[in-house]
Amino acid sequence: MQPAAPFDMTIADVERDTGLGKDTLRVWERRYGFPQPQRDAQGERRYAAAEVEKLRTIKRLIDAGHRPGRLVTRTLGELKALGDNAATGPGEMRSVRGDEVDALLQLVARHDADALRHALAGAEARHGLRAFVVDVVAPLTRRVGESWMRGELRVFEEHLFTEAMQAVLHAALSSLPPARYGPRVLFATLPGEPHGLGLLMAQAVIALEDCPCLSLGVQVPVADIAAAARAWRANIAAISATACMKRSLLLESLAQLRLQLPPDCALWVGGAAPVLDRHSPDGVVRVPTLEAIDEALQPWRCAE
Ligand code: B12
Repeated sequence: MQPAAPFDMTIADVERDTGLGKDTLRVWERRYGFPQPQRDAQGERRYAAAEVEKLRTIKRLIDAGHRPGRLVTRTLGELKALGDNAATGPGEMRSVRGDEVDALLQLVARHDADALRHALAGAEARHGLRAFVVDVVAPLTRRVGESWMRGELRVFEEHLFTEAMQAVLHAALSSLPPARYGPRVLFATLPGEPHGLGLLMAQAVIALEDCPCLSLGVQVPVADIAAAARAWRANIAAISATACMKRSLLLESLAQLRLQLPPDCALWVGGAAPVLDRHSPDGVVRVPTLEAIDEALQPWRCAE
């Protein structure tokens, strides 16, 4: 492939490539002196490939919660270091099945959807559903997020990963025998939370505890979750919320949901949303991890 010419991208190309709007690009140019496009013969802006790479990195960091004003003036190296630090956390710990997770991540990066689905289904069959979810799916999902953050995976690869994972988890869930004895658990994410894998992982772990499960999927209005809980006689409404969800919206929606759910229906919330570790809204049970599910189910076991 020929190296890109120094200033060959139009503002429309940059908008498409980075996801940053044309107005934002013009405002940053005025306000921060970056980017600094040249003008072509018609006076239109032309951007250099290196600038576009920096813009792409900035967009990823903004999406992950950083403020633009603090990013635009940094060098590309500093921005990448920031991305690496943000991606470092519990997710960086090697999982017990680290090599297997590495190999699966490679398949995502190669966008080999068939091989990925096949390998995931094989891992589920080998380890059993619970160990597959806790030791493979959860760490792999974190690694996918970290790789996206570092710019090693693109958004379409995240979609491809999600589709393959959902197909395998749905197949595994539908092959479980009907549950009978545990509490009835209703699953959903709130409006503003498009991420659904946490919900599916929690459903798999809870279904294995012999709990009848009903999932409404992602971005379900509070009134609909409450109506379903009443109609289906749910004992627990289980909500998943990632770090992506706006803090105020999450707290407000949880408070609303608590008010609208029948009083004897417990409200659980899981997922990495950091606000949940600081605030515990009244009447909401924080179930922070998949491993914490067992303990959270204890009150129902004692009641049996
Ligand atoms: C797949 C994915 C996507 C897919 C989602 C597709 C889908 N249908 O689900 C797509 C591509 C659409 C997407 C989009 C975006 N995403 Co995204 N995504 C992910 C990824 C890789 C997995 C998401 C997920 O389902 N997580 C949920 C679970 C798996 O994680 P968890 O919250 O840590 O929960 C754990 C436990 O708490 C427990 N749990 C979870 N829920 C529940 C519920 C109950 C009841 C219980 C008991 C337990 C439990 O299980 C999990 C396993 O350990 C994450 C990486 C990550 N670490 O999560 C990023 C991630 C969530 N995305 C992120 C971002 C920034 C985005 C985008 C804004 C940008 C982008 N990537 O394009 C958009 C947002 C779109 C929008 N409209 O708002 C960031 C959020 C960071 C932040 N601070 O805001 C993350 C963390 C990636 C990263 N490292 O930066 N994303």
